[in-house]
Amino acid sequence: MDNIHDAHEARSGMIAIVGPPNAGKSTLLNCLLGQKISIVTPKPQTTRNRILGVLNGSNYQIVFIDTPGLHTPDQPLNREMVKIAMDSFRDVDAVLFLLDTKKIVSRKKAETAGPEKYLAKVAVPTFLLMNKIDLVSKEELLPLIAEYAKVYPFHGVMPISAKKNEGIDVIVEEIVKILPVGPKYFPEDIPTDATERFLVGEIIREKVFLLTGQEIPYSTAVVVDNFNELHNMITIHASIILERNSQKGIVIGKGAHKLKSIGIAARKDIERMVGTKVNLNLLVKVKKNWSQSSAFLKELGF
Ligand SMILES: Nc1nc2c(ncn2[C@@H]2O[C@H](COP(=O)(O)OP(=O)(O)O)[C@@H](O)[C@H]2O)c(=O)[nH]1
Ligand SMILES: [Mg+2]
Repeated sequence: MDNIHDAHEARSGMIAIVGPPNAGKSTLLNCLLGQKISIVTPKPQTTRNRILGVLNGSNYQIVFIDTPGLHTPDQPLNREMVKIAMDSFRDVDAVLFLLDTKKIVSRKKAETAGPEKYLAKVAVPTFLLMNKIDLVSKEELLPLIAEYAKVYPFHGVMPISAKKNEGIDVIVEEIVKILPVGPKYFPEDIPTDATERFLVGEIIREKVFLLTGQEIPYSTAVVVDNFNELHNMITIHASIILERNSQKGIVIGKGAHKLKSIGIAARKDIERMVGTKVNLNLLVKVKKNWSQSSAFLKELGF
């Protein structure tokens, strides 16, 4: 009997979600899983680590890997981020390469130098996902699909909207078709391998991204110093780490207003995630030029 074509055989595999910054990779991961695992902001370079999300079907398990955006890095932190993204091409069963279709259309000409540059050494099936189709017309979309199909032998090209949940079922169907036969490696009730502590840090970082401007988001790291559960209440102490003294005032704000808003928004999301009341204590600290320090990047887990 040919196992590959036995519909009842359990299948499992790892799928990398890659693409330029801001293409919607983290939005797609959350959409595929039906819950928020990876933080999303309108700013590029939000995702700094490899984020894993597990999707279970009756006879399959897909492990998605969300990655930092592929770009030309100019800083130590960004180099680490791009390395994480490039490493994700290894040991996966397929790659989803995401593009921001709206951005390409606005540039008027298809910038095809992109996927093929990064995919040169990829040996597994790769799907091109033209994301954000809610923002473009069919007339704009169709020629682009034809153009990209010419530059790289994609296994398939799919127009989707991660934000509007359009075209997502088809992605899962197509992936299941090419998944190797294999067991479910992860427990079915745990959607990610990230610790609650890590996710708490990410939620706080997302709120800093959303509520501050200019260089602040890129100068921010979050360290969860303490995470304690007692009588249905979780008490968390976390530090927002900045690069310069001058940034402290911006994040704290007049009458500590900004820091309060960050704290309230983060606490609400954390409570939703853990399902209990949360007491969140935020401190703002300065660690001069931390993003240039390989020792501190190591401490952060890079
Ligand atoms: N209109 C629209 N916006 C999207 C879509 N997918 C993602 N976005 C937005 O694009 C921005 C970047 O998304 P994010 O998931 O953080 O991108 P990443 O850097 O590739 O992980 C956010 O503001 C998202 O809300 C989509 O399908 N349509
Ligand atoms: Mg992201």
